[in-house]
Amino acid sequence: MIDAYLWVTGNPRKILVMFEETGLDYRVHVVNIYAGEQFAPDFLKLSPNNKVPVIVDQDGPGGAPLSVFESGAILEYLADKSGRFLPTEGAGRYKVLEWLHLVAANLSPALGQAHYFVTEFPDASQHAADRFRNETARVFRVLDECLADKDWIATAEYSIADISAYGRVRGWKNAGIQIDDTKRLKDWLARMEARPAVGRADAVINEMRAGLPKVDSEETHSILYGERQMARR
Ligand SMILES: N[C@@H](CCC(=O)N[C@@H](CS)C(=O)NCC(=O)O)C(=O)O
Repeated sequence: MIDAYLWVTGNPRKILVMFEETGLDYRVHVVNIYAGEQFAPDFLKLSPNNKVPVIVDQDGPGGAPLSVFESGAILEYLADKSGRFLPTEGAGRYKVLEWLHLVAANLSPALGQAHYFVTEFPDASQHAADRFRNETARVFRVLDECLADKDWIATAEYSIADISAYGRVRGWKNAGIQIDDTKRLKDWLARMEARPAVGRADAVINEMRAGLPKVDSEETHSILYGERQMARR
């Protein structure tokens, strides 16, 4: 059994898609990051960077429990555990890891900052909004280009690079860009959304959302970006 500490946002969604694709046994623990639950001392022991997703595999290597944070590392772990969506050796493995790391190192930070300046705080800085929107659009074009001769991002096969990119690309609207500018990426997104496992992950997220207490948005801003986030722990 794998315990998964998740929330309703893009990075945890990747892990749900992977669970649903592989059929690995998991149970969800909701960590409400809008209410500050990521700062609970027990959670910080698993995730020192106060972020979801995190997993604890009760049957980790050697039969001992293992916790893993960072969505890319979790996807790699689950791929190795299930033997799915990441070649065990050869060139294909490194093609998948290449794109998995590009999502973490380029796409995610640019899209996250674009979301912040374009959607959350549109009056804060036009320069920053333009900078991160343009950078996100640029990385979208890189992804669009890699789909010129195949259906999936890293190789001809569906992989954890696709699952990882999906968690972020689906949030394009909040970054202030147009998916129509990258037609191949738009078609890839439609292929992702048509996968039954992606639909099942969506249903789990909707279930998590239902019945959540409403959290004051100013309090949430402090938790995610302000005093609570920056407090020394
Ligand atoms: N690089 C991390 C990013 C994770 C991340 O940003 N998680 C967000 C939700 S999508 C979070 O937990 N934010 C809470 C906080 O920053 O306090 C990953 O890929 O797992």
